[in-house]
Amino acid sequence: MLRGPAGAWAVLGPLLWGCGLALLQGGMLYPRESRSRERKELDGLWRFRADFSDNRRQGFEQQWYRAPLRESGPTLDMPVPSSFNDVGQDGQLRSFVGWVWYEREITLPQRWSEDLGMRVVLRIGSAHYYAIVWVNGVHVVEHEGGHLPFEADVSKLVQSGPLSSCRITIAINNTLSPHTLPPGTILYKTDPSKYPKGYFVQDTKFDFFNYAGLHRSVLLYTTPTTYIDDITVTTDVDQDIGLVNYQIVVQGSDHFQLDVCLLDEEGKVVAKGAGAQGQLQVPSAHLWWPYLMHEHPAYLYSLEVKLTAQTAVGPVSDFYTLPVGIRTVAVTESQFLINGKPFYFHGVNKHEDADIRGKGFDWPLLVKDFNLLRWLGANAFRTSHYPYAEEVLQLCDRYGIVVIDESPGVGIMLVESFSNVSLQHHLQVMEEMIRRDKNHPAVVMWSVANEPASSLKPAGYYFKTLIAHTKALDPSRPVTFVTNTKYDADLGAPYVDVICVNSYYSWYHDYGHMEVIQLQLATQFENWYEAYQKPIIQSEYGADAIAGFHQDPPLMFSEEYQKGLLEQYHVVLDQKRKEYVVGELIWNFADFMTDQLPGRMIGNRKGIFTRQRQPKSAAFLLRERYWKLANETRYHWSAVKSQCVGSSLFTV
Ligand code: GCB
Repeated sequence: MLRGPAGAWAVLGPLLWGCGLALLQGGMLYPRESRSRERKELDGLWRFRADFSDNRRQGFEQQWYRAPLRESGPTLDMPVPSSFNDVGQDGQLRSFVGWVWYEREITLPQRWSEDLGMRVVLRIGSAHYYAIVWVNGVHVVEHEGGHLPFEADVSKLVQSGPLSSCRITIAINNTLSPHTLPPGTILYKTDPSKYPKGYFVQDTKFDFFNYAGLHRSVLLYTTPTTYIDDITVTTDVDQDIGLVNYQIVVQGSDHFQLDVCLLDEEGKVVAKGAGAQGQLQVPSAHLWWPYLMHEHPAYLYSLEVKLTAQTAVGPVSDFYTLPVGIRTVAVTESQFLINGKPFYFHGVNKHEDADIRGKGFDWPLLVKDFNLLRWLGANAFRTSHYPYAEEVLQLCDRYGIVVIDESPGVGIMLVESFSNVSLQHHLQVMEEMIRRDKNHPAVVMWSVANEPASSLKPAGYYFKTLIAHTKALDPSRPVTFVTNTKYDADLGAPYVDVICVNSYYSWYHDYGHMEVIQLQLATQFENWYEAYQKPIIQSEYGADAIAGFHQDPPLMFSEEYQKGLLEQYHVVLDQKRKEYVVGELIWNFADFMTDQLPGRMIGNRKGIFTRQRQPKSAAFLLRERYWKLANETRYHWSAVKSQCVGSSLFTV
C-alpha cells in the first residue's frame, strides 16, 4: 500500500489508518534482466540505527534522512537481507519495538543518470512492517506490510544533477496494531511497582517471532520510459491443446506495438501473437504437472514479450520473459483436480525462519529446503503464515511443488481486527499478493487467513467480503482460509472452496493420550463433510519433539511421541482420503523461533527437521508415507524413476 507524506506515520504505537480500497495502480513484475532491462542488487552491508529514544521519534524530529546517518550518531553494520534481531549480541535490539533506520550509499553507472530514455526503479522486496523511503533525502514511497514488494520510480532523482552517487534511507517500524496484518497490540504496563515509566511490550496472537528489517533484496532496475508494466497469464486445456490467455499493460505511451512469442523448453517457438491481449494455442501441449505426478513434472514454457514504441526520445523497445506453466485447477464436492486428475496434497507447512538471519532471504537455505522437500517426497506446502519470497515460488514452479499461497492474516482474534479498517487493509493485501503471485503455475489456491476467531459475529461479513473480493481478483483459483473453529460455529467456512482444518489431538488437549486421536479425527472429518460437502485438507497436525530426546513408551516432546502421534493421524487420513480428504500438511517442516513462553523451548519444536535442517525420526516416517502416496497417484509414469531424488522408494 502506498501512502502520502511521512509525518503522520512518524509515531510509535498504534499505526491506525484508513485506506481507500482502490485497484492497485501498476504491475509488480519480478525484476528480470533482459535486452532492455538491467538490475543492480543492493544486498550487503547497510548502515543501521535503532531509535531507542523514549517516543521512538528522534529520527523524525532530527530528520535523520536529510544527511548521511553517520552524521546524526553512531551506526551499526547490518546485513541485507536479514532480520536485524539475531545478528548482534544486544538483547535490547533483539526485542526492539519501534523505528529502525537503514542507509546505503551507492554509485550508479553513468549511463543510468544520463540516459533520459531510461527509467530507474527502486524495489524493496520486503520491509517488515511499515516502511518509509527517501532517496538523497527526498521522500519517495511508503509501504505497509512486511511480506510484499513495493517500488518507487526514482529516475528524476538520479537524473537531476551531477550526482553519480545516491543515498537510500529506509525507516522501518515493526509495531503491530489491531489493524495491521498480522495484528498485534502494544500493552503499556503502568503499575509503577512492577515496571519502569513508559514500559510497554508488543503482544501478538500468532506463534512465530516477529522478526523485522529488510528481509528480502533491495535493488534498482531499469526499463525504458515506455515499458511493459504488467502481464497476466491464465491457462486452460482443450483436448490436447494448451490455451494461454495473456493480457499486457504498457505504461509511458499509447502508441506501441506488442509481439508475444511462446517458446518450449528447447527454445522452439510454439505459438505467436500480437497486441495487448490474446490467446495462444499450443497443440500437444506439455502440461505443468506437480512433482511425482508425472514423468516430466513442472514443464515451463517461456512467454517472450516485445514492446516497440515511438517516443519523444525516439523508438524504444522493451523485452520481458515470463515463465508459463499450462495447467488447470478445479474443485469438486470431494476432489481437488489438477489437469483434471485428483491431486492429493502430501506436504508441509513452512516458515521463513533460520538461525541468525531470522526471516532474511538466503539462497543456500532455500536450496537446502527444496532438496529436503524433494527427498521427503513432498508435493506441496502452504506459505504459512504470510507470502514468501518470490524466488521461493519460482523454485516451486520449476520443481512442481504445489503452493497454497497464504496472506499474513494470522492471529485475527480481536473484534477490532474484524472492523472495516482492518477489512479494507486485508482486501488491499490480497490485491498486492495476487498482483505479485498470479502468474505462478505452482500456486493453486489462495488462503486469506490462518485460524481467525471465525466464530465471532463480524467474521461472517468479513470473510464473505474478503473471499468474494479475492475471487473477483482471480477467478481462476479456489480460495480458502485455515480454520480451527468448530464446524458448527465457523461463520467464514460457508464461503471457502476447500475446508482447511487444523487440529492438535493429543497435544493441546488429552495430553499424552494418543489412543483418542483416531476417534477424534474421524469425528472432525465427518462433521465438516456432513456440514459442507467440500473437500477437506488437514492443513496442520503435529507435536513438538526435541531432537535427540527419546522415550519408549513415548512421552510428549520425545521423537517417539511425535512419530507415534503422526501414525495415529495417518490411520484416519488413509480412510478418509478415499472419500473427501484431499491433503495432509504436517506442522511443521522445521523448528522455528517464537516469542518466549513456558511452552516454547527456544521456539516451536514441531519441525520434522531441526532449525538447522537435520531430520528427526518423524522425517523418515513421512518420507516413507509421501513416496507411497506418490506411487498411488502418479499419472503417465514411465520408467524414468532414476531422475527422481529418493527414487529407491519408487515402484514401477
Ligand atoms: C497452530 C498455528 C501455528 C502454530 C501451531 C502450534 O494452530 O496455526 O501457527 O505454530 O498451531 O504449534 O501451536
